[in-house]
Amino acid sequence: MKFDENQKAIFQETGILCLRGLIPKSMTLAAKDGILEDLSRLRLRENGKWQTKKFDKVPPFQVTAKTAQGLRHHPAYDEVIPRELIHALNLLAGYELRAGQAHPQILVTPPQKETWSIPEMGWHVDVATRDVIPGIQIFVLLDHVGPQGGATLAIQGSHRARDLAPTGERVLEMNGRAGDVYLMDMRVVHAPSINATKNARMMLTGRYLNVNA
Ligand SMILES: O=C(O)CCC(=O)C(=O)O
Repeated sequence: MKFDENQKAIFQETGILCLRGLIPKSMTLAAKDGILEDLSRLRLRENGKWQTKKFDKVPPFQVTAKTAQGLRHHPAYDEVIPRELIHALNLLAGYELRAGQAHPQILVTPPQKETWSIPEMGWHVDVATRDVIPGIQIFVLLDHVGPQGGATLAIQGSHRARDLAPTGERVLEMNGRAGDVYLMDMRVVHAPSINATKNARMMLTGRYLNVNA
């Protein structure tokens, strides 16, 4: 897998690159089923209904280790991010990257019946390094995530200037369809968001770190 010049330019300019339909449905479906099975077991979902009250009420809103100590890792999560993509990230970063965690992490936000807005809080970076790309984070949509549907938000260009305000033109919602992928320079300021739709937000993320940073 290779990135063309246009894709490289977008990534350099904005810090984010979207790859539509990269992951086959069979992979996203297996991971989604794993999540639904596990959340049903933990009664975060009962009789097909999301038990929104049992999720965190403040950012990141989602199932965290704290909320659901019993969350199990599902082998299907490891199959979602293709090896070729991880390999290609080295070329995009210009550095050798290594997985920052043993397994990808799931990001789930139930429907919240709240009004959506660009958040004032919750904006952060996961690593402090500024001068070189400290890593690339991959986000995979495991199901359809519509506008205002709880997708991760990212401030385009904030890898170059961290103090950019989260305005409507700069904020990118990582929404789309199952199988869509977003790559994010880990200097980019990002935040969780409210899910104002009726569908749960189900994403999976993996962080690949620059071994030299
Ligand atoms: O989408 C979210 O819930 C936030 C994700 C996030 O901040 C992260 O993965 O570092």
